[in-house]
Amino acid sequence: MRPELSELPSAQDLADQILYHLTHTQGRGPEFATVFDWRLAVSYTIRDLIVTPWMAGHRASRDGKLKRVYYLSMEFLIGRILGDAIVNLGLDQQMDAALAQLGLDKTDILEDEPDAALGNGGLGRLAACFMESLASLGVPAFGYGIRYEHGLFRQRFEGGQQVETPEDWLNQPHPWEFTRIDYSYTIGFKGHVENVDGHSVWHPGESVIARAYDTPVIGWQGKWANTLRLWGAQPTNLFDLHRFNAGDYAAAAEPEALARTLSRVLYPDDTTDQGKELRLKQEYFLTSAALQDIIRRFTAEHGEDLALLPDKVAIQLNDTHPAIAGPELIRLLMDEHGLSFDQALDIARRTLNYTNHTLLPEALERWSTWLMGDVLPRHLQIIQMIDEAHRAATHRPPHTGIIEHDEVRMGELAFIMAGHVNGVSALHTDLVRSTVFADLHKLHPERILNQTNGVTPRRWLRLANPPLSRLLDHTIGAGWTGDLDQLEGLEAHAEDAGFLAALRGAKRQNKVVLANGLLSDLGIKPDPEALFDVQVKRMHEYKRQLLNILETIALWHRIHESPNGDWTPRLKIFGGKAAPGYWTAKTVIHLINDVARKINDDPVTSKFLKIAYPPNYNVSMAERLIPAADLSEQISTAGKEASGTGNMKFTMNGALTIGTLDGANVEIREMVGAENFFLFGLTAAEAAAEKARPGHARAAIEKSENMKVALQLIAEGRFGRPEQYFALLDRTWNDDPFLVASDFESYFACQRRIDATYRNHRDWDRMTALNIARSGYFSSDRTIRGYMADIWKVGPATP
Ligand code: 26W
Repeated sequence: MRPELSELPSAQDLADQILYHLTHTQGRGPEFATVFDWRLAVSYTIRDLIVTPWMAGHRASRDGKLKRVYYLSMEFLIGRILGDAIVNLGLDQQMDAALAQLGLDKTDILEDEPDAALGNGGLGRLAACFMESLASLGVPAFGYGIRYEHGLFRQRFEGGQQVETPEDWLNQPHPWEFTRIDYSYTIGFKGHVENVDGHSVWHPGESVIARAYDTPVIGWQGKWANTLRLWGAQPTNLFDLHRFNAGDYAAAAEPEALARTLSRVLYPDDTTDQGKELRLKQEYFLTSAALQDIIRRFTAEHGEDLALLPDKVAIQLNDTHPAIAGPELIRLLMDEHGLSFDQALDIARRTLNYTNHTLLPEALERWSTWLMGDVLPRHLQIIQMIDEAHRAATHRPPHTGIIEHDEVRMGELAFIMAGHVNGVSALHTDLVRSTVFADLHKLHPERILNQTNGVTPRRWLRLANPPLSRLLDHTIGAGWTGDLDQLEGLEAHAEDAGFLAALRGAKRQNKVVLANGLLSDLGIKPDPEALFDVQVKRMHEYKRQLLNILETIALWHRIHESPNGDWTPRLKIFGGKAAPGYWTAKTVIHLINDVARKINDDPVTSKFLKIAYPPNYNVSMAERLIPAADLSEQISTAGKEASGTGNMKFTMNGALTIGTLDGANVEIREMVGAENFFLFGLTAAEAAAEKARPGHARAAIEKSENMKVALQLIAEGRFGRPEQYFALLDRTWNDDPFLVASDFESYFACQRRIDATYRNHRDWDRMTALNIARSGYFSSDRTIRGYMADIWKVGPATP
């Protein structure tokens, strides 16, 4: 019989359990076991320890009739799970010893796990950090998402250009999910609506089954675990036997194939609404399954009186992607539970909340009334009723309608259906009030509030940066992991030479590991003393990777002009994917790789300047890059980056920031002190004014020798065939929509200031120490506490 595990298992207990699972779950003897087998045996061993608090939490929530939070998101950018689970259970030492005892290499085991790349970027990763903080704070919560068979595409470079290949994380057993066939719901599409004695009855033309797959999310110190429930599509009727027997095999399999497209692949766009029918069906698939599951659980625990729903259920819509939740909840309450429209509308409005993550017009979802009416005919009716009710209640002011010009505006729908609407940084929330929702804000001045983003310190500090974590434990104790404000304790050490030397030592350790690992894979041997200057995020013009690479070219040119100059060695590291259809972003990727190829082989400059662009940037790569960074590039055009979360991860890992007054950079600078932040560029207001000035690009370039020479070098073919960059050059000279030229000189000068500061170790190290000490605010625990108090009105299950 398998031995029961003690409270906190010893290394020996873990080793025994791993061998038990290798034998009994993997069916392998140690002599035949692959890294994969061992990794699964270790995963099942850790999973066993998570199931206990998981079930206890579920029982406590049910028996305590506790209010729950439901986070609906089309994306959860989880990354790897095993390493994070070991850290949250506080078993890193024991596991290190157990693996050593079994003769296993921990890095091999952890790196064998594929990333769960069920997201594009910021929005998806935020959802994952939020789920971890909800569990760490002991808040009863469910995350609802889609179990994409293929997550975000794999990126590789051919001739310096991005090539996408399907990601395939499920082509091997996934030890962290539990299939819940008993939690399956029918999701209807299309068809028509019949009016039966005053009641609307929807007759869907097609349907699929949404099946639940549960992944436990363990919190810090393993006290509580919540559920991430991902829906996978199953055909309602499996297989058309008649067609098969008639030999029409393809047709026979059609129902299956059709159904599975719904959860087949994640849409790889993170800022452009493609308006595709399949995307709308995916959004409804997730939302309807989630709401049916929420109402089933509510009625099972609290009975049929759905008027109580808002007291026991708080739903957060992660952007507009699940905004169909408003009409769907009203449909379920009216058509399936017999409530009136007004009752249903009121309940829905007191249950739903909406977070806006972007102001970019092309990212705001709008579905044609035609498509909405075709795919979801009953919902279009309900949207019209919601719109009419709101118009009537607000005396029909212009531009506040949900349906305008034959389009259903999902932002307006989400706003009108939500009890609370929030932005994700102070500046962004102000801009949400004054731009995208200005008219609705006038009508509902109390509805918009701010919840500045945060990141989990468990994954992004304790897991990703062991050298710094050990130094922190040694200096201020380990309490910071569950209470990041305790980092303030470092202030007292910021002038202490010993501490600063240890801090520099920890950073250097990470830089050496990176230099010998990721970078050597690229054939780049950087000097660990060089300034590691890192820009990692999705490729997008507003994030201005172009500004960074043009500055690099100008610096390269300067070094060539005075090769014996006293230059600060610098390694520029880029990382990031472009949406497959985003041509300009892909051209910038090509340019960066072309410049890298040229500069890295340049005998005159390569000791002073190198460029690395590792392909396939993802969560796991971020965990390796961020702890090794000296400088964090947060250089978006002011007013465009809603918040940023990478900026927070870099700050708490001791990288200094070069940035604009955009998104959460503003609050980072406020927290760490203006003297510990490298600011440049136009403010959001100045940028808006500059953008409106005709010819702003050409005027700015004419005034910047540095930028002009950089553009000239590209045009004359110093970095590959120039014609492939003519369109980009033309766009920069004549349009420059994100003001690369207008901010260029300020950026260039700021980088030169950084060169000088970096050489003054004492100043640099003190600034680093103060950035870490003052990063406590950017924990997602603080963010979640804000949502709990201001929006969800819930407390932790365990006081
Ligand atoms: C419809 C296509 C689409 C898909 C995703 C449009 C927009 C999105 C996301 C909203 C884009 C996104 O990830 N936004 C980022 O959200 C982060 C978390 O709040 C912020 O920190 C980033 O500033 C914001 O760009």
